[in-house]
Amino acid sequence: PAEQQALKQDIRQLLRQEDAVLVAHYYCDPEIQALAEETGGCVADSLEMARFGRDHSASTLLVAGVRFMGETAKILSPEKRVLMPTLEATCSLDLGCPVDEFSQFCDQHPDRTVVVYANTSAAVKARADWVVTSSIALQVVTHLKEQGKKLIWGPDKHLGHYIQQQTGADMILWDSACIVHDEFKAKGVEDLKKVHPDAAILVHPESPDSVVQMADVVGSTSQLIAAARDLANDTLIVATDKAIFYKMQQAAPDKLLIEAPTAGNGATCRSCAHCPWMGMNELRNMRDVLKTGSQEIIIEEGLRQRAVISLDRMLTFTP
Ligand code: CIZ
Ligand code: SF4
Repeated sequence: PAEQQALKQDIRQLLRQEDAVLVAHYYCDPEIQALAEETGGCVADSLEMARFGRDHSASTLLVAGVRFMGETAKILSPEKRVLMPTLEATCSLDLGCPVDEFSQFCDQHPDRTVVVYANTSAAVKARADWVVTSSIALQVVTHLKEQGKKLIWGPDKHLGHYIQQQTGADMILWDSACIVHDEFKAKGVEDLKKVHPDAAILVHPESPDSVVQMADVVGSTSQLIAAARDLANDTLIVATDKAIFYKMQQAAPDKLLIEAPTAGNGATCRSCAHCPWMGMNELRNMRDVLKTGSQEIIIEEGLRQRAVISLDRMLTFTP
């Protein structure tokens, strides 16, 4: 604790000294989220992180999250220095969608509009027509369907399936999943619901269809936090990364929040329901990169100019 306090103090001072702002995702550990709040940074989902970083006047963005979030920040703000606590923090969706294979897949369907989730590399974004996050995907796909477009969707198959069901759009899905959300089990949620019959079930659509089917609310991280605040239920069963409980409990201070099970018997393991790559963001490596300037996101300018097109479509989209 004394060491933690000293690290936090160093980070506060370095943020000022380096004209830097901390932009953190809801899935980062609570101490990092708290530090972002306290130092005038932001805690948000990937869409709001992108907007905040782009619009902030700081010359350095320290992005605590996973690699695609740092890349998105750099694509939108090439003039800013973008640092991450570690560039090793990746995402199973990004890993599951290598650009060469994805491009070949797209080439096989030249008549289709390519929509990719934000959880992808800059190169995949450059190949896409549209980038979306889970908070805006339904609206964008509805809009494209109304224009008569047929789609390729990548990389998350569960989110793609959910959007296809909700919108009725003609979509071909890339086959990849989030290793965290893919572990939630319908049987476990069902057992938990028997113990807490009045609980509402909140589910992120990266979860398997069987779990989504049981949900009272399906939504992105920010949508689930808003639902936690607004629902009348006193107890909420939540199927998304458990680090979200920090902000969710702030939004719903009197409610009991329960982690959705990742095993069929109602048990849940300690390392489950938390993204291992989000967990690589630590106070220590935050302090180190602010000091040394290492772990900087660099994107080749030609690639950046192609990737920004599909990202800007999302950011300027109004339903
Ligand atoms: O699972 C993720 O990585 C999410 C939910 C990202 C986001 O859009 O905030
Ligand atoms: Fe990727 Fe899943 Fe981690 Fe989000 S929680 S960064 S989708 S692996």
